[in-house]
Amino acid sequence: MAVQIPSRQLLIDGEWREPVLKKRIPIINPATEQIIGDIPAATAEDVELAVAAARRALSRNKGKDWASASGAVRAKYLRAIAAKITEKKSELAKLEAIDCGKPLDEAAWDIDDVAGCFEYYADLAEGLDAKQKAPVSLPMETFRSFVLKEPIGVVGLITPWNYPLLMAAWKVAPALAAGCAAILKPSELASITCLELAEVCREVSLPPGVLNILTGLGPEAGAPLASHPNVDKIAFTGSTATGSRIMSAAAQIVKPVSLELGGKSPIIVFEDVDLDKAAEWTAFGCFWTNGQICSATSRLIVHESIAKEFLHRLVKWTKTIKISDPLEEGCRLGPVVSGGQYEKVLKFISTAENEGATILCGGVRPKHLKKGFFVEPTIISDVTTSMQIWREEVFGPVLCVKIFSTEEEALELANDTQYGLGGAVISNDLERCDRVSKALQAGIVWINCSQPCFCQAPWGGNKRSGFGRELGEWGLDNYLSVKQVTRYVSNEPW
Ligand code: TXE
Repeated sequence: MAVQIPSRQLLIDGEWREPVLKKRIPIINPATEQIIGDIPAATAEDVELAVAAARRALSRNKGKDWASASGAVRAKYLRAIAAKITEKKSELAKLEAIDCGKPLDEAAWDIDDVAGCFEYYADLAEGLDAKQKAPVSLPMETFRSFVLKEPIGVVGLITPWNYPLLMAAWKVAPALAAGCAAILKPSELASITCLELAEVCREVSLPPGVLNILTGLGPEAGAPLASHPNVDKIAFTGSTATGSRIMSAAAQIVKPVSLELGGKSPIIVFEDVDLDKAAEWTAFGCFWTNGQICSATSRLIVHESIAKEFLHRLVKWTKTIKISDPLEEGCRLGPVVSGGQYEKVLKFISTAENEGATILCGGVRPKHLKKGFFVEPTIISDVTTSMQIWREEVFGPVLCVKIFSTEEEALELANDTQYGLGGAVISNDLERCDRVSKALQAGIVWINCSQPCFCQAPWGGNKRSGFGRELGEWGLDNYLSVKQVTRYVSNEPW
């Protein structure tokens, strides 16, 4: 299946612009290790131009600027973007698959979710008009108070490579719905579809400067965006280390940030489950998108009475997962995103082995694939809670296992982590599931499943997984500031 990679430039002020320093970054197909094209590499000079363009988009004549346009007008553009994305679904899915190694079917579902996300925030943009001037009840009749929700201003959106276009949509759609102007900086490891979003914006005649898209390296394009005094907010998804750097830069100018960072989420499997169903959810929860999901439930905590049989079925199921080039029919697991990520994942596995853990399956490159950054889905047992494999995010298809005897012990294991993004509990006892959901220290809990995600429900973590919530109304609030307006309504002097 030949896939054409369009050659694109940066999107600044509604125009394609060559980066000021004219640098480009090669694109490597992780399934073949071949260079298949390149993307523009923005630097601080381009960030300056993009920020100025975004400012202008918010300061045209009143009524004509993006921020003071009605929600209904903004919704019209968001719906047009959604429609174009749906129209280009098959092309976008292929581009996503060869850029980040995602199986084609998965990539196609992501593109549906991208369109759904723009549609959803179009609805919320319309709803905003009705929510303006919400009254606040006061204890004194001589004063009337109401609340205005206003766009925060110019926002910087820095996104990762595991869901390239979807993570962009999670930020771009609510930011634009709220009336902000945005600068999107996708990951240098997978930017192709975000540059296609730029083309979509041009095709729907999105007003210039409302969305600017700068591809480039983190330190060269992301860092100047994070520290820019004229950027009013940064929303970031990525590693905890980079999130911490962004927060430090933003702190220098007291700029708000929302951070969606790493995770090491648990899945607790109790003794009363259907073993095959539970095994399927466990494998899905960790190996979906090759384990490269911030919320992957990569720590299995299984009850001692079923552990042996459960692991047997889980390993058997895992061995049926088809690993191949993402464009191949029936592919369920592609390569990890890059050579660096491949080395990192294999190092995690060998360190665990050296520390005394047992590899139940996987742990190596599949024999039938000579090229590409492929790692077999891996299950590791005999793990201690002090091992690196139990404590740190691998971001690859690696599940590690601990066995428990009491609910209390399961929760202790589950919560013994620096992270707090997701968690799953599998049991037929729904009262127990409710108890465990409350006790899990996480922003997202799944009961009898793992990983389903809906753009209506809040998404985000606690502890070192970050703060702030994306999606749903919470996602829109990320880009709105609340203004209190209070009027003295008495004729009496104060
Ligand atoms: O992440 P980075 P990387 C985790 C995962 C993975 C590890 C490293 O464990 O193995 O992070 O991946 C931009 N200022 N996650 O190196 O660096 C960068 O260009 C501003 C979890 O890709 O966090 C990219 O656009 N921006 C995660 C984005 O930050 C900077 C998803 C993410 O890159 C920057 C991805 C800087 N100084 C990786 N440095 C999740 N939570 O889903 C980099 N960037």
